[in-house]
Amino acid sequence: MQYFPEVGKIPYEGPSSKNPLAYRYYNENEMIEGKSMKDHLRLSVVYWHTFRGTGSDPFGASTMIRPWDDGTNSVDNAIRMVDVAFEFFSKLGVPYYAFHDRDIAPEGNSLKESHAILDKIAAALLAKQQQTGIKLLWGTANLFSNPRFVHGAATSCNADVFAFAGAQVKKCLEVTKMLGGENYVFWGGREGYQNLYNTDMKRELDHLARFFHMAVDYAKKIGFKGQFLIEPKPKEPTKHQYDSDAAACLNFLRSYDLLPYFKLNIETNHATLAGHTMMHELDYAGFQGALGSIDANTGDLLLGWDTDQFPTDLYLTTQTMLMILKHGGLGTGGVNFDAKVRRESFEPIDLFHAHVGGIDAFARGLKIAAAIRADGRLSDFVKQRYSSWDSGIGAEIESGKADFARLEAYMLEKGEANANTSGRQEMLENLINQFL
Ligand code: XUL
Ligand code: CO
Repeated sequence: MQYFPEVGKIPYEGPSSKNPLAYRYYNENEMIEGKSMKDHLRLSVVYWHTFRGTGSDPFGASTMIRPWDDGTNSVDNAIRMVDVAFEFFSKLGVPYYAFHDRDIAPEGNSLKESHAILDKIAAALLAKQQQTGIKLLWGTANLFSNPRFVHGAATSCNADVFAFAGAQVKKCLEVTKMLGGENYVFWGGREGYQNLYNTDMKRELDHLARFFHMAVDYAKKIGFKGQFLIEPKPKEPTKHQYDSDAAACLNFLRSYDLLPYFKLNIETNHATLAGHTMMHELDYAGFQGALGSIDANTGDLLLGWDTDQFPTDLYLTTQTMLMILKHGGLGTGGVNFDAKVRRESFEPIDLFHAHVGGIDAFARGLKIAAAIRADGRLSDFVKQRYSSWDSGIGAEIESGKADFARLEAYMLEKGEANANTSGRQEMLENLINQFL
């Protein structure tokens, strides 16, 4: 049984191809900076948007035509979805996928029943992984859809809800381990607040840290070796999410002695909502050794919410890949398409167009970024711009030798600072354009 009979395995046909369902840039075995494109990008498809997205919005019902989905929460429907998903991953040629527990398996009438359903679907996923060689990039627990999480999960005012969330994450960690998941993600969900009149922020943050320590301890106990990741997002669904951006996450992790166990999963649209560029978030995480993975998508600059669109902007993918290469790659992470087709793009084939475009945009971004690095003019400029720190007073300051008295003596003798030089922003923007 094929669920996408009109689509074969997406081939690489090169830049001159006019076939909309072929890769023009993603050539998985092509070597870039000594590593294959496949190993640089570690592409991943998400279960939630791609197989569970309905196209509903606050103003209207679902629009997606999904012939394999009977619209029920039955186990049979979920098992069929596993076949659909692996046919999709295989035809696209991606090595990884990612899920929330509740995307792959419907919630039962009790926690016990939910666990049992999850085990059943996980067994089906494992069989498909073994058959296809496709692997799990990360698992995560959905701690935000069920109404019990109305006040949050680990930051809920209701201790029982914290306990429920812990039980759910325990199980999800076990399933992620069983499936060989290379990472485990915590996105804040409803961990935040709508107002501070009713909120004990300090207590909520202490609880969140306790929750993460419990996860770290349990991973050790069961021998789960995957990397823990936190996914920053500043708002939506709450007005203020505690994991608001890379800097806030790293500060939180450092304050609660969690830094050794976590890295960050940086999502483009979340960076935008935080008032940062993707490049900023990646650099900030990267220079602290905390760049773990990315959720690849884009927002719409005219809309102020998380539109989760497929990335096609080559400036964005080039900037993203420049940062990923600069910080030594994604390690166990990947380029995970946390993106959804528009409500108006409701045919199954649109799922292929969307992913093929996103993958090619990243492949091209990777090639452009590598060319910019090989050219060297950009990095030479930056090196030169900071050259006053390489010797003399700059080197004395950086090495910690100079104090204020030394600076005063130095400047009293010299009289005035050396002249500044131009930042040459426009010249550098023109330089980048030479590669696009
Ligand atoms: C929400 C979001 C999530 C996480 C996983 O904005 O990005 O889908 O990636 O929970
Ligand atoms: Co995400």
